[in-house]
Amino acid sequence: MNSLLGHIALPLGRSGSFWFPPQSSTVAAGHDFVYNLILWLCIIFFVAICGATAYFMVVYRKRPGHKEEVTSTHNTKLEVTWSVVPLALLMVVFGVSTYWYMEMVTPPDEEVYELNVTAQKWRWTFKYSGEAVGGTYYCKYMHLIKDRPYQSIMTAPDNDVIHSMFIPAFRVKQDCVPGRYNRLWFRPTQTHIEAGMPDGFDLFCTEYCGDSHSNMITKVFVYETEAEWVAGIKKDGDLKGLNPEDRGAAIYAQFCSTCHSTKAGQDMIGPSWHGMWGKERDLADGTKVTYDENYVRESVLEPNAKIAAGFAKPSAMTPFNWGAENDLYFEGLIAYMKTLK
Ligand code: HEC
Ligand SMILES: [Cu+2]
Repeated sequence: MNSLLGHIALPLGRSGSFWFPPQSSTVAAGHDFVYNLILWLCIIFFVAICGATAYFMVVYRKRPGHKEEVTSTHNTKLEVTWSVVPLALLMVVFGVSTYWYMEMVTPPDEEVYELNVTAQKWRWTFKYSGEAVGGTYYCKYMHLIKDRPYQSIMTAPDNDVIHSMFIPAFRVKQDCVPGRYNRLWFRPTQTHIEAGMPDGFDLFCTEYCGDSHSNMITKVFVYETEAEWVAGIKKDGDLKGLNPEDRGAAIYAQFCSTCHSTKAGQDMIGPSWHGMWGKERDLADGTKVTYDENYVRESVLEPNAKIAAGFAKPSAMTPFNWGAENDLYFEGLIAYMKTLK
């Protein structure tokens, strides 16, 4: 029944449909079943009601020799039918939806892997740490292993705005709220390669969050083996292997480029970084500060401590903090800023 209805509405079957990419998590089939059930109920009733209306308009139209009928005021059988049938159908929709909703919100009774997700104007950051990967990595892509259950612990920095993570191929979506932790579990059932999406599954922000909301997109990679997964994470988030300037450029591209330009005089949401290193910096409160290591570090960890002249307080910049990796990150960022002359 499930796949039968699925195939009527999804002519392309498992390889995706007009509405959705290929079903790639354990809840995807249920989601599509409910979606198609409601879609087809709407289509059938829409066509039947509009068809009947049009038919009666023609058959009972006013014309010479046709006597007007008296409007009937009551028909118990008809009224009971049009109340009971929709009620029964709604109960079916309610039952099926509730069943799949419970599947979506109840993690399985086995080891579930935690995945830290941070949404920030306008970036996604996935943190990987622990023995398996050997270190801490901040990745711009989501890396998963096929058939494993994941629980994402999702948040946004305190002075950011609400974002929402949507992975269409998994049919899952959850808000990332500043200062709160939301959870979302899912289990990928095929790799992005098997799904015919070699560039990875799409991940979107679906809560309008300002200027670059439409750029708040990234990719989800699902691997067969743990070795491939570790390699994917290291390729994405390993900054140790890079020299400081390249490391800084990579950090800039991942975290800062939506708001800071590296071209002369090109202010975006934040000031350009071009040619600033070592100069005196005018602040919004009329004082000055030297644009040096301390100023950069403070600006990133605590953007509101000093506001650059011409920019509003509270700062539009949300703080970044890479914890134990901070020195590695700042060494790279500062080396990179020094090159921007
Ligand atoms: C959401 C937009 C946004 C992002 C992302 C962002 N910044 Fe900012 N940044 C700002 C704004 C706005 C200011 C100016 C207000 C202030 O001084 O806090 C600023 C100021 C700064 C300053 C002081 C600059 C000056 O000319 O005085 C530094 C340094 C800085 N940011 C570094 C970074 C780094 C490093 C990153 C990435 C890790 C980053 N920013 C990401 C918006 C952003
Ligand atoms: Cu967003």
